[in-house]
Amino acid sequence: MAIQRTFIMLKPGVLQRRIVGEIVSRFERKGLKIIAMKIMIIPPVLAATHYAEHKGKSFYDELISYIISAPVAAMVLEGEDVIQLVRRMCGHTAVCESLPGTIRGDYCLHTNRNIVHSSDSPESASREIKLFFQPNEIVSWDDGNSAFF
Ligand code: FUP
Repeated sequence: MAIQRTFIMLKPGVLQRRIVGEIVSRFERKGLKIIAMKIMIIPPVLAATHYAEHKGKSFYDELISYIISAPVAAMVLEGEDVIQLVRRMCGHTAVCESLPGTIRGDYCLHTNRNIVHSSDSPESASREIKLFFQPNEIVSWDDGNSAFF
């Protein structure tokens, strides 16, 4: 078990549908710690950098235009093995594979609108956190309650 940090982005549909609280609540109920959070409109250059691995794929242009179309909520969560844990909470990328009980399984119909991004590895988490947050926007805190989750 290792304490990790992961980057989460609630995509534009989450704010449009007024379900930011519902999604964030899932992470909080699990006991994960929010150590950074902000609402932002992603500049096109940042969107392209974030999704660089997908450049040239059939869904790339639509992905970028969606992600910059309206505000997103960006977050950093901290916890034990949080990268894989949050990936499992988010569910499979393809909505037809994402199980009920996962965020994607419960909230989305279309893969290209799959409402949430989370880092898929420690390397991605480190890269993405640096892309979206300045060090002084991350607040490391400890309230002594971790043993209760
Ligand atoms: P994930 O890590 O689960 O977000 O998945 P990917 O990095 O493979 O995909 C990034 C985003 O591209 C997805 F969230 C949605 C979009 N996408 C599509 O629209 N169609 C696809 O077939 C695959 C991904």
